[in-house]
Amino acid sequence: MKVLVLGGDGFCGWPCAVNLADGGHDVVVVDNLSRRKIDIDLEVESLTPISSIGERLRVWEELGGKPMRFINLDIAQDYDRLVELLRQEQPQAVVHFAEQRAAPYSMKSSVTKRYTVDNNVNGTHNLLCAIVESGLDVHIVHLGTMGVYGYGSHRGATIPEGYLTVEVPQPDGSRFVEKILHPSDPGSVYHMTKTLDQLLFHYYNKNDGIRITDLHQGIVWGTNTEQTSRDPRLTNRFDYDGDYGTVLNRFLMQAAIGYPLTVHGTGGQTRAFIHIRDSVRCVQLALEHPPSTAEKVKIFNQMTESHQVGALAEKVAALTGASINYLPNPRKEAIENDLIVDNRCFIELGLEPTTLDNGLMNEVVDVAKRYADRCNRSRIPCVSAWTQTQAQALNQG
Ligand code: NAD
Ligand code: USQ
Repeated sequence: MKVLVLGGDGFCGWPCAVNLADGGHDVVVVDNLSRRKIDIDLEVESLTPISSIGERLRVWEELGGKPMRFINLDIAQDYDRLVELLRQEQPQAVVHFAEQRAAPYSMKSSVTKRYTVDNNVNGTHNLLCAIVESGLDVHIVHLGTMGVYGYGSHRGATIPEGYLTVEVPQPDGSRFVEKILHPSDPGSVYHMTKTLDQLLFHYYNKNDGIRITDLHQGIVWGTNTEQTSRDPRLTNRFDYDGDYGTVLNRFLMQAAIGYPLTVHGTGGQTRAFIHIRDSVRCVQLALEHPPSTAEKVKIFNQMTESHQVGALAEKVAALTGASINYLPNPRKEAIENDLIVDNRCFIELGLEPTTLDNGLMNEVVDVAKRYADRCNRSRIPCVSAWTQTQAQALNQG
């Protein structure tokens, strides 16, 4: 299958691209390298040294991997080239990772809020519009987030895969039953862009019959996959800083360098998790099981387990002997929440979940220890505050 991987130079996109090439697919990596530029702006680097995209592709080919091409293109700004690319390549599928994905970065300033909305909403809309203009039948597999459902109390209810069955009361007292998109409750400007993506998908699917799979992914942990481990020059990125580092990888790297684990608030927040190897496998499964023509947007919950942040810190501390630091929370989020998630779609397609208990936490600690001298400790604290109230608490803390 010919597949365009938009955002194929990123943390989830790169391992996905090499996995698809390894499976014999014809892969074109499309990326504007904005993530690498943001690292320069933030004066921080991936903990793991990462090669340029040109070097990554050269090494992949040298090692016998199926060649992939790279197109440097901003999907949010360069609409005409995007249409042209679709016409030239005629892909059967597009995997869409190309968004600004960090919640703290999106909340840093009015500049980063506006950039996140412009980049993410425009990029997704341009892709949909370009597919309609090209006249091609292309399956979009989009990386969305579990965060669209919100992290308030779900009162013990299981979060369904995208759609909620509701009963609507009628004036005559009767009720009709309907399946609606699960109500959105974003917790950051970044998460809000993903809820807007959902509406764009709903509309273009209804109006133009675009076939779409939206993957509501949890927090990805781990760093390498079988393919990116084949050579150091294929190594995946490892974000640890206060803006882009995500909680479990941060805890594991903090433990590796002897930095107290940074739990926000009481640690009662519950979140969904998935290992990078399972993330890559899920995208492959989604591509292999596209929706049919006229089928509404397919939504999968791409997660394998849920954990409370405080319990995760305790687990990492028990494994490594690290100490835990309970810090003022820079985010405006519920102190505690429940999270029970239906993830049957991927399990039924054959996903065998990699869990925290599979021993892979040690692998991440080992990677972090190997590159500990590359860590800039001053970039570890999360300093992006959601509101003035949170900023004041951070300053006093
Ligand atoms: P990332 O920042 O590492 O990768 C995104 C890639 O997209 C980068 O290489 C960036 O340069 C590129 N990009 C951004 N805007 C672009 C544009 N306008 N045109 C072309 N390329 C552009 O992020 P990631 O962790 O790989 O996340 C990929 C996707 O998965 C995101 O949409 C994110 O919301 C989603 N996701 C990530 C996680 C996670 O824990 N990392 C969890 C759930 C969902
Ligand atoms: N947290 C800590 N300590 C830290 C970092 C985070 O306690 O050092 C807490 C946060 O306050 C939050 C939780 O851990 O309650 C998760 O934070 P995170 O940064 O790991 O994850 P999040 O901001 O939600 O974003 C990440 C990805 C995003 C993806 C999302 C999936 O960056 O792209 O969409 O995970 S989900 O969380 O399921 O919405």
